[in-house]
Amino acid sequence: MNKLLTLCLVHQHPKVLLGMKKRGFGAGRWNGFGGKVSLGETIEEAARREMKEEAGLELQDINKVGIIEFEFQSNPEILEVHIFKSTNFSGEPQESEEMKPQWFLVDAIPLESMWPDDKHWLPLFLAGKKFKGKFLFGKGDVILAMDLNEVEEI
Ligand code: 8OG
Repeated sequence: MNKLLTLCLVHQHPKVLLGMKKRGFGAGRWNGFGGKVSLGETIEEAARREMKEEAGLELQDINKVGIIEFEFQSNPEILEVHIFKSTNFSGEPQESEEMKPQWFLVDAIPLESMWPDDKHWLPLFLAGKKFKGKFLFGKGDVILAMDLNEVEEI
């Protein structure tokens, strides 16, 4: 069974809001905001909840733009990450125990300090496309195989 996770990026062109992950899985990397879907909530509800918990923001709009499955050679569990875009929120980005938020210009996104798959799908995200993909990671989070496609509907 896949493990369901959310990931949400706020895109207010020419800026995107990212957070430095302070602890847990992916710590030390810039990323969007998100986490595990809890029992009894929809995936979108989870995405909204995580954005509130991790950055203090109430999202106005939210749209699913991608689904990516991540597999690690060392682990049979597949992480199914549902990627959302938001363009508007209320509140001010606030640092939480998990994330330190910061705005980045789209041409200065710190890809070298992000998950290695992000450079492949972020251009689609920023161009307003929808996409589905799969990544297989080996030791040291090296991408061993990938498949990424733009889709009409998600
Ligand atoms: O609950 P936790 O903080 O562990 O959730 C992990 C977060 O990291 C969740 O938002 C999904 C996200 N995430 C992965 N893998 C990858 C990845 O390869 N790239 C990006 N950008 N985010 C990822 O779990």
